Amino acid sequence: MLIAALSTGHKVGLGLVGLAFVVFALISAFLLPALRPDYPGRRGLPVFLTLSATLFVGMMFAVFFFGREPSESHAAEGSTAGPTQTTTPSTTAPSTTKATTTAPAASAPTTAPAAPKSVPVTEVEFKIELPSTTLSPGSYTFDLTNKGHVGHDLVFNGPGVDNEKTPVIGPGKTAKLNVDLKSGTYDVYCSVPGHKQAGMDVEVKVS
Ligand SMILES: [Cu+2]
Repeated sequence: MLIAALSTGHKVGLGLVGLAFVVFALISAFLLPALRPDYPGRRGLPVFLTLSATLFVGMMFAVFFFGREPSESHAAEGSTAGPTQTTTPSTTAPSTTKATTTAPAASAPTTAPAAPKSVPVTEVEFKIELPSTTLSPGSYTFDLTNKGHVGHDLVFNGPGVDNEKTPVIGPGKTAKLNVDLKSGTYDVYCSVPGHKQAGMDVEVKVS
């Protein structure tokens, strides 16, 4: 509210000074020579120059104090300060278009966190079977099926994955394990005591 009132006051103040400047210019250019052919004359010249200087300085002060909003000020001015003020609106215009164009660009990268790839894993005594032991980096869901006769689980250890595991599942049961794989080597094994040493141990290479 206060800022709006102030800025309106600035517009009015600048407009009034500008108007006085224009009126003075018009009077001195057309009216006075018409009334007095020898205008400004010997005595009139100092007065005219003083008035001109005063109005010019006043105009400069007005532009300085009131012209905080450049887009408003150059419309109210006379001829002198025009060229310096017209540069400011042209610089504010591109900045606003820049702001509008960055908004859609910022929202674009939020698309598509890729769905995890599904990889079937079967476990028996005492093996872990994967379709492939080399994978590309990304999110994976390992679908574990226990096709053995005792309980097993599935454990991942490697870059960014610290001991992620399924519960121990009984014969014929299934479980899922979600992991984000980065480039590197992962140790994949069954943590039921003795099973890793018995052969349920696989190296998965991600690159
Ligand atoms: Cu096991």
